Order: sequence, then C-alpha cells, then structure tokens
Amino acid sequence: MQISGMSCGHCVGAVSRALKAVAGVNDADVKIGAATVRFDPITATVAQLRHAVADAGYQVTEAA
Ligand SMILES: [Cu+2]
Repeated sequence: MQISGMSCGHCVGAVSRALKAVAGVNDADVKIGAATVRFDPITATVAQLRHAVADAGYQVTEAA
C-alpha cells in the first residue's frame, strides 16, 4: 500500500507498530511512503489496515 504523510524513521516506526497491532497481520515491511503487509484475509481486512494507518496519523493513498 502507498501511504502519504511519512517523512522519517519515526513515521516508519509509527506505521509499522500500527499495522502490526492489527489482529491478523503477520508482518509489515514499512518504508517511507509505502508498506508491504502480509495478513490473514479471514482475520483482517484492507479497511482495517487503512483505519490503523489513519489512526496513527497517516493516509493510505493506494491499497494495492
Ligand atoms: Cu516522521
């Protein structure tokens, strides 16, 4: 997914923590502006991931 609003390592840590806190997320590889998330689609939804990123203060601009 593409994420806007990230600018430094602090942002990477915040987004990484937020994604990994979602039930069903197995792994989140986060870089500035983007994240690759492996999750169980039965337990977690893209909408939940989007919401977790938003709660952390960033915005998912593209979910793919
Ligand atoms: Cu930052």
